[in-house]
Order: sequence, then structure tokens, then C-alpha cells
Amino acid sequence: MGILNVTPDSFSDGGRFLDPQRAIDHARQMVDQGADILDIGAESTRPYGGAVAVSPEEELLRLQPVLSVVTTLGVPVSIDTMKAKVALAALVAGASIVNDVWGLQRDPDMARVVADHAVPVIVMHNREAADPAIDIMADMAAFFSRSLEIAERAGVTREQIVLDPGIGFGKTPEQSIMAIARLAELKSFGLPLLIGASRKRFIDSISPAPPDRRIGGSIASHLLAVQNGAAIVRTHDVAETVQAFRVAAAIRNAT
Ligand code: HH2
Repeated sequence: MGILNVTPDSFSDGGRFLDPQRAIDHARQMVDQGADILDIGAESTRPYGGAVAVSPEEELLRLQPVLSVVTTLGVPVSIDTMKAKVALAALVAGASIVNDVWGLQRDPDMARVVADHAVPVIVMHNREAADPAIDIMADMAAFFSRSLEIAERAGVTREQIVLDPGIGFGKTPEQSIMAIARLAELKSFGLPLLIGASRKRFIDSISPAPPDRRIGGSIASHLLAVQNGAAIVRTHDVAETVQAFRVAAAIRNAT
């Protein structure tokens, strides 16, 4: 899954793709490089604080010129939003997956929109603030159980749901590392898993580097996450990630 942020303030690429033509060119490039899904977002979630809240109208204004083209590139487009109104408009405009960084627990209308359109939904774990004292895996399990209840009540089927530990969201660096190390425990839900470690801050805590110099750490995280059960990898760096996975697969298949 290639990341397309049409935002002025995303933590690693804010402002680079706010111009619609640049965003579209970048989307095309990611598809050419081997992205199977594009994830488009118009509001920074800024896992590390400082996100500027955006109205649904502003979010849609940023999305519309880009969405109308990226939905014709031959890969499914996922809409990264926590707002039901934005998700609905994006689905009508051709997006076919909803990516909710609050796991259906923020906007009370989100689950219904997903049910009405019968599309896949990425349910990501999140917390208002990190708490180093908690067992992050237990917190995630409780959060996902709540999300699954909300989904069921709204008529979202289990076949529509993908779970995501939400690397960097409401987690200390140690807890983000733990979430990848113990990802296999989430397989007990019997649902596909997505991992988004791309350029995140926990990498810097291990091997200091600014966001655009964290590709090595991102790839290491994603390879191990897939080994631990992830089915989808969300990345800013599609070419490097595809190469890493192709080489890893060739080596594995050679034995
Ligand atoms: N991470 C970010 C945004 N959306 N969605 C899912 N499902 N999983 C993630 O890990 C995830 C996500 C943060 O990264 P980015 O999009 O680069 O930054 P920003 O939110 O600042 O635009």
C-alpha cells in the first residue's frame, strides 16, 4: 500500500503533494513501482502530536481533484480519514477501502457508511496518549474487541475487516517495537493484519535519522512484520519496499 498524503503538514512528507498534479504524478509512480493499493489522506493524523484539525469540507476540497484521477489508475484506493462524511464522499468518488485511524470508534456514523457500501475497512488501534505503564498488546486486544462489536452492530461483516496495530499512535517507541515483535498474537482475531511502520519515530529512537532517512528501518520493520503475520504493508517508499520483498521471497523460495 503506497501512501499519498495531500496535506501541508504530514510528519514525513507534508506539503510535497498538496499540489494535485504532483500528487497524481506521485500516485502514478507508486503504481508503476508495484503498489497494489493507494492510501490517500487529506488530514494529517500526526501520530506525534501537533496535527491541525481540518473540516470535512477542507478535507474534501484537497481530495477531490486527486481522487477523480487516482481512482482510474487500476489499483484499489483507500481513503485515510476518521470522518464518515469524508469516507462517504470518497467512496462515491471511486475509493473502495476505508482506513480509519480510530478503528470505527471516533465518528459514530463511520461503521454505517462502511456497512452501506460493503467495502473493506482498516481498523487501526489508537489512544489519546501513550502510557508506558500499560500492556500494549492487552490494550490493543480490548480496543479491537470494541471495534468489532461496533462493526457487528452496524452490519459490517468480519470479511470486511483488516486490523492494524497503529505503529506510533498513542504508543511509546518501545510499545511500537513490541507491537511488531508480538504481532502474531493479533492473528487470534482471525483477520488480515496491516502494518504501517514507514519512516516512524520509533526508528529514530533506535538509529537516529530524520524521516526521509528511515527507509532501512522501515523495511526491516515491514519484513519482520510480514514474517509475524502482516498481509499488507503501508509505505512511503514503494520501490525500495517492493525490491526488499522480492529479494526476501526469492531467498526464501530457493531453500
Ligand atoms: N499511519 C499514518 C497515517 N495513517 N493508517 C493506518 N491504517 N496505519 C498507519 O500506521 C497509519 C495510517 C501516519 O503516517 P503518514 O500518513 O505518513 O503521516 P500523517 O498522518 O502525518 O499524514
